[in-house]
Amino acid sequence: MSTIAAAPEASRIVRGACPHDCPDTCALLVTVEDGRAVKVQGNPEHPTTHGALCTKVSRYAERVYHPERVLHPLKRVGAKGEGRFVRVGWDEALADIAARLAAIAARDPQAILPYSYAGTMGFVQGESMDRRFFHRLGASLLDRTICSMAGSQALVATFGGKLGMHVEQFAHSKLILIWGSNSITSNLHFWTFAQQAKRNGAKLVCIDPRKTETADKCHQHIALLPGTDGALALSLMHELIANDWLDHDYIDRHTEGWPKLRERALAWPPERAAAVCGITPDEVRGLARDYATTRPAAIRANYGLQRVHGGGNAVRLIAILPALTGAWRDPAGGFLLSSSSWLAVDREALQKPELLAGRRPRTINMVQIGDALLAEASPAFGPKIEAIVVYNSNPVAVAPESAKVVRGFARDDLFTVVLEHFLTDTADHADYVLPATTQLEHWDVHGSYGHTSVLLNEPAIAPQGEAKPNTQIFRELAARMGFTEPCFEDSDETLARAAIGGVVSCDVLRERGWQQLPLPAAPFAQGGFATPGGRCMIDAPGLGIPDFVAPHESALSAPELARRFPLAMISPPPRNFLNSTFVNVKSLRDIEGEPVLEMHAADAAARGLVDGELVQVFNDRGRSICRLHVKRGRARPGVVNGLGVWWRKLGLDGTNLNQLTHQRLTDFGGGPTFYDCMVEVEACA
Ligand SMILES: Nc1nc2c(c(=O)[nH]1)N[C@H]1C(S)=C(S)[C@@H](COP(=O)(O)OP(=O)(O)OC[C@H]3O[C@@H](n4cnc5c(=O)[nH]c(N)nc54)[C@H](O)[C@@H]3O)O[C@H]1N2
Ligand SMILES: Nc1nc2c(c(=O)[nH]1)N[C@H]1C(S)=C(S)[C@@H](COP(=O)(O)OP(=O)(O)OC[C@H]3O[C@@H](n4cnc5c(=O)[nH]c(N)nc54)[C@H](O)[C@@H]3O)O[C@H]1N2
Ligand SMILES: [Mo]
Repeated sequence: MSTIAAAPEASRIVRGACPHDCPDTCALLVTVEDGRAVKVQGNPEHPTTHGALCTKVSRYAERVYHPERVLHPLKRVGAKGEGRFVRVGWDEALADIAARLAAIAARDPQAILPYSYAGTMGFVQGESMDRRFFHRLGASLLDRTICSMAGSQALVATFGGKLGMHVEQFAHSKLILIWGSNSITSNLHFWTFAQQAKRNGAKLVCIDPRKTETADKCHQHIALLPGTDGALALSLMHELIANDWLDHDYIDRHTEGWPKLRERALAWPPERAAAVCGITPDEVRGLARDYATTRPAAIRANYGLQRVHGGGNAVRLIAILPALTGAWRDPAGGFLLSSSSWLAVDREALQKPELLAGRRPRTINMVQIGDALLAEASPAFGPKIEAIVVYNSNPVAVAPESAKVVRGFARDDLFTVVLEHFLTDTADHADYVLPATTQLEHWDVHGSYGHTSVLLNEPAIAPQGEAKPNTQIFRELAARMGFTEPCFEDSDETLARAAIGGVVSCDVLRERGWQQLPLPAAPFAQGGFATPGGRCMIDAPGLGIPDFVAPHESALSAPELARRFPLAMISPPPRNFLNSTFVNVKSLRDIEGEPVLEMHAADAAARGLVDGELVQVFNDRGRSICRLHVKRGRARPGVVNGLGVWWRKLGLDGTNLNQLTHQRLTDFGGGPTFYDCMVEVEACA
């Protein structure tokens, strides 16, 4: 490979995988010189990475060698949240943690809660030894809902799994609806294929409340109100029926339940949807015509559209569309939200739920961690949470209704352990911070939710300081707790093989770094959905026929609230952060500048606000300060866009926009509703 040949003699190239929670899961080539990672690049041979990385991950080494990395175990000396610690040895830290957890477990292990999400998406460092440890302990279970659960369950109900088009096929589509996704920010390697399609004459339509950088580059932008996508989808169906643009043969053979949904859709003429969505009836009609009369027609949705009350129903309604027009018949037609179920991961082998040994601990929804940490013992809730072990997540910054989350983590009677790379807002509240390795320092294997290959990550450099992989930390804790089952001695390589060894050869992965899954080009051209009967389930067991579900908070559904807080706020990702990760990398933070709130010129004028001033965003739950952006023209009337999940301590006033979001859940799946939030904005005093 040319990259290897061109490298200087003393250097070597190590194959890796990007660990971040992003659909692209890029194949990495890490250049190591004298034991130091000097360059992180995309692997040109991997078909979706094609040698290119996003700005953030091309600067991954800056994060690994960051002067503020946590390199030794730390013990708290200040008050919770203050972030004052002293260095301690691993022995002291692990012995004390094991003793504290054992004492709580002796009363009731359910008083202990693990809290983790997708800081790394790796199967090994993300969901293996940790799960075994907490299963053996009998700790409370965590429902890991904070990102995608409504949409995921919608896909499972409709297709039988998180399945969809191959991302490469979008290059050949003639119409692409980019629905609830800012691809240039959060799915860059899909965008390459969309651009190819555009060069070949495809029309690109962006359906998003915000005029994103992706919307700028599409032919059309439909700026609907947040949480109204289900109404738009129903009205598209209305038009498909009214104009007889349906593929009756496909519907008859490969779907279940259309007659009932057909009746419901007939109640959604474009005028009705337009009023709900805040768009024009002609936008609805035009979109329906384009979708029905262009082939191949593809939809790229992302999780942005399901962070609202009706998110699950909206994803179901959109996912049904390609079955109604028969778009699935073309390899470049259909729908993609997630492709992760194409890889059959053996999670039982990885996580060993049998270690629960018949116990059935309660489950805590991670979205509601604020309420959970503040709850007293009760018959309904169970025991009060006495200990929390956080890894691969930064809940104090990312979970909704921060005031409660912060109060919960500030409890003096809560024992908190955080495995981290940095002193995040969450780590500042820990009794112990344990230094974890980064992706350049440990083994892992990865699937992807945006493409269909499997990747291996080999360690490129030695662990920095005294950092250890998550797996090793849980192995050592297990030993200190006296867990003698042999599965606690499994190596990371054994764990990797347990996860995916049944599907791909780990030896092939070691040679090339990645492997494509063998899949048909047009997965559902002849039906063959992964549901029990092989059909696309319009009438899904347990869920019935999908419908429009209004937001928790909107002028339509909560008029009284909307009088006091008339602006809908969304808080989607900015380009140079990945959730709260990278906010502390200065070169990236410098690009993003400050916490930004985008507002339409008419809304700003009505409040006497001007571009560039500092404003307070507020509602009954809290306040946060942002820099107002009006001139970029990215906000539609009635909606404000706050960009990103800033570290609270790096924001303008020690908060971020989750100070305003609430803990109410999606229609099903128990997901968060971050983009279903009414606010008001005023000048800073
Ligand atoms: N650079 C970067 N990349 C990321 C992330 C990041 O933080 N930064 N986050 C990663 C994560 S965790 C995930 S889950 C994935 C997917 O992450 P998502 O958060 O789904 O990201 P986007 O695809 O950008 O989708 C958000 C888009 O949906 C729009 N939106 C908000 N509400 C609605 C609505 O009600 N309807 C519609 N139609 N659109 C709406 C927003 O304006 C935004 O443009 O991306 C990942 N990639
Ligand atoms: N307002 C608002 N809030 C949101 C969102 C939004 O769009 N708006 N997006 C939501 C979404 S989609 C998601 S997915 C969640 C994400 O929430 P989180 O999963 O908490 O994601 P991050 O904020 O990236 O935090 C991940 C942390 O894991 C750490 N980490 C990374 N790798 C490792 C490792 O190998 N070991 C250990 N021990 N730690 C590691 C990182 O240093 C980082 O601090 O946030 C949600 N919150
Ligand atoms: Mo996410």
